[in-house]
Amino acid sequence: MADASPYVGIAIPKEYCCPLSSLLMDKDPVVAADGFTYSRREIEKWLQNPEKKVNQRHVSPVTGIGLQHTNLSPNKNLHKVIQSFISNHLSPRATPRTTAASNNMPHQLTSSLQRLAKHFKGLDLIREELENTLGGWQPPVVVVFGQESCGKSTILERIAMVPLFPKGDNICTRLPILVSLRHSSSHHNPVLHTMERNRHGADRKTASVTISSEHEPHTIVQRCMLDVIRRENRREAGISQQSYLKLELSGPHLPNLDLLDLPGLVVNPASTEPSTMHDDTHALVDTTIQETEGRAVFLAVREISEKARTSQAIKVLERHPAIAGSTLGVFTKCDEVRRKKITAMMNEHTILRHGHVATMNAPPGEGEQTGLQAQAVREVDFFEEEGLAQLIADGRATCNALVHKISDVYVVWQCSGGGVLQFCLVVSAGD
Ligand SMILES: Nc1nc2c(ncn2[C@@H]2O[C@H](COP(=O)(O)OP(=O)(O)O)[C@@H](O)[C@H]2O)c(=O)[nH]1
Ligand SMILES: [Mg+2]
Repeated sequence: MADASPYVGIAIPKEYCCPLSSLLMDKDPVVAADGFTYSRREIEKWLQNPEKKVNQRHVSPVTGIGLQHTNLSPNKNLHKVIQSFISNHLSPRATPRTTAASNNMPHQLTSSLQRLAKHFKGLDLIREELENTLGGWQPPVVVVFGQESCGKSTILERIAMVPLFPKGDNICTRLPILVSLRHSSSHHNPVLHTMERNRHGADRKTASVTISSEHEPHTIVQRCMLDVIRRENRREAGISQQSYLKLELSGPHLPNLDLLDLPGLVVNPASTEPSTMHDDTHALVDTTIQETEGRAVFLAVREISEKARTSQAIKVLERHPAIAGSTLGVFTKCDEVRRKKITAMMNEHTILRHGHVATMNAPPGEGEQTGLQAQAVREVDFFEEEGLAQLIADGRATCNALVHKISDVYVVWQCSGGGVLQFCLVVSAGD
């Protein structure tokens, strides 16, 4: 929540405020090519400033990635929501809303990353020192696993609110993609490293490419991913057991956060894929869990229609019961089932101490706005229209709730972790 003048003293959802000015977008919110909404005046000023250009192209104020075009389109949906917020909360006649759903804020449009970022802030200050003194020590990371095409990459993008990963029905993640988001005072071009794993020491960089503002990171990630696969497997099939990609992004609006996207767990490999895909993908997830356990929050991702009996994510959890305390269940594609099914699944027995979060990230329909922020609005609308506002109020639905839960898992885990992690918590709490 930002304190956005002139409405001093009233907590205004951060998502209603322009990322450039931090002020409430009460006049003319517009969506830019990066999918984020800005106050028209602020973003027009940004687009007229030649200093905000890299390689002759303006960069996104939020992500630092080059904007594909400079068109701006009115965000009518958000405009409506903000107007209703103003009349409910800020006008002289406004009365406080008291239902459970509205207590959780009328619309939490985007992830409250700042909360999550707070726990990393302390870590960042001492990260280098820890890496030097403890040798192989690495920072915490959010790791996703689940069946192929269940929506893992989409979930990570919604957590970070940055379009990062090659995704879609026909795109298969063939190697781990580690995204390191870092807060910094100025924008830097994203850098993509191809890394070779080393079980006995530091991983080795085999190639690095700086992504210029003409390119979107996910297209370069896709190209490098296929280069690695062709080199290692001699054809565009299978996954890599030896390499991974590391994408480094930094900018003033980014949180300090590591995300690890893994190849999906394959049930029945396509005829063009190696017959060992099931075992290979499970083995890679097993290795990653072993290597990151103790510093990861795992997201076990399942389509809400996936049966527990055949769920690949559950199979992984059965093999690794020790991660139940640091794993969150995520149900995806809630739009593809009926309300009753969502309720039933949310009441399903689970070994996961922190339970499940239901999400909905259907791609935009015709005439609907694109971009992650619009997606966040549609997600809240969906659960409210389905009569499931209570799930939002209880922090059990939407990606925003997921971010809060991840943050809670970190706190519990850091407090009980002792040693280095407790030290980190002390530093971040004192910050
Ligand atoms: N209808 C619907 N489609 C989704 C949802 N989440 C993801 N998708 C789509 O499912 C496909 C696979 O998603 P992706 O994130 O690439 O899955 P991954 O293979 O697990 O990383 C993409 O076309 C997404 O747009 C959702 O909640 N509802
Ligand atoms: Mg993926």
